[in-house]
Amino acid sequence: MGGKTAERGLFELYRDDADEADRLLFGRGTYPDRRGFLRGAGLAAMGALVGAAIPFHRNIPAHFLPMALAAEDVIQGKDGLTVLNDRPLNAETPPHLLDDPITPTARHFVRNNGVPPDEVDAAAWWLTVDGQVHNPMTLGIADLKRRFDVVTAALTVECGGNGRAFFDPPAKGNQWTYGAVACSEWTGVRLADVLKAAGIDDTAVYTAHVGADTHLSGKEGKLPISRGVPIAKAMNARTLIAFAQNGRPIHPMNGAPLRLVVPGWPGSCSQKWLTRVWLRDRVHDGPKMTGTSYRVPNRTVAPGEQVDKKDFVIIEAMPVKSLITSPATGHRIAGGALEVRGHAWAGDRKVDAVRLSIDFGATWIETVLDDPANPHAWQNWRASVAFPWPGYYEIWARAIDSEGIGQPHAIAWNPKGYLNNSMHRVAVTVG
Ligand SMILES: Nc1nc2c(c(=O)[nH]1)N[C@H]1C(S)=C(S)[C@@H](COP(=O)(O)O)O[C@H]1N2
Ligand SMILES: [Mo]
Repeated sequence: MGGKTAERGLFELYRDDADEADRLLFGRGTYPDRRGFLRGAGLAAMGALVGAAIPFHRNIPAHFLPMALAAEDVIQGKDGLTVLNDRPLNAETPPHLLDDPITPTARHFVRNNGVPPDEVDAAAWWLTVDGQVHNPMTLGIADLKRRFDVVTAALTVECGGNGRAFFDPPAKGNQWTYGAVACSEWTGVRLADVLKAAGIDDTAVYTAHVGADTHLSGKEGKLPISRGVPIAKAMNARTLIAFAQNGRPIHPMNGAPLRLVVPGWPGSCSQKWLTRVWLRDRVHDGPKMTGTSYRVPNRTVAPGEQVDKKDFVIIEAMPVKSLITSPATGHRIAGGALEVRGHAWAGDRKVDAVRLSIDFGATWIETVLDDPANPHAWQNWRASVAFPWPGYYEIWARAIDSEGIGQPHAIAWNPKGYLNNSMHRVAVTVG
């Protein structure tokens, strides 16, 4: 999976426009002011990036893609992610690397719509809260910590397009397979507390989120993405303005130094590099709120069906889903039993059961399912599975939520490839 996909982004860039590729990778000009965009860095960081100094760096020819950059681990502080695209940078985590109950920062996926801010200074970061409020405010991170309860919670964030790679006919956009989902521990203040302090006006119905990343076009003032949520979701106790991820400052690609975490809803609601929360008297209409962005048809449609724009509705809570994080597909065992484990989550709901099948859905095996660490955290599950004869098996996982809704066998197709919560299947060979 990994290497190939990683190569595509960078190699495509070089194939299509090598000058532009050099400029993006190294910056304008040549040595000594080559600056990389992947890590927002210069030659020294290029060295860090490939894991060593580059003694013959002066000899790197123009239009030459350093091989190390086409490998998986091109994002500093990330480990084993598969890069899907490099401008904007998008990277997902293979399922077996999501095995931890709480996702380590190094394994948290990256989904960027624009160009992240280059240098961030947490001490000089300002968040403005304005719009339909009685007391507009501008707060630093120290103000947030001083004025409001600081809370920590494990929170599931999944990109609305996770699973898009499996749509047929295909859907345009990042071809996420399984790994645009994570459950890190986030520390911050409740958005609800901050909004209460700002005094929510009766006319407020929706939030609008603004971040400090810039549009790919480079156009001044043009936002790459600005989404929002209804006030009720903004007031949920687990909707956080976070300044720490797994007890440390947030990773630069996950929104440092300040981001929203709106668990259970499409990841796009969780604005990174957060600078402004604006309360609106109507449904927010920022970039990627309108048209067909993060929207699905209001009815079941046939694969490939044309759908009128007016029939699309905004995605709110994400549907029930699960992931098998051990074993990985391709695993071989001599025989006997195998521990199978993973996670399950269900938007704003709880997961009631996770069942496995090794006979293509004829019979199902109950797993041991943990309670979530807190509401909106994914739930860990495990089962010991015995395989009766040698041969090829598929393990299927199916989660069922607290309303009795289970994962489907096949994708409910939609034009933009959102919400693919069909069952995860892992192949193992016995004997
Ligand atoms: N400012 C900003 N916030 C953003 C985005 C972005 O491009 N810019 N991408 C969104 C999307 S689509 C997702 S799925 C999540 C992903 O969060 P992560 O990159 O920390 O995994 O961030 C969201 N917040
Ligand atoms: Mo997303």
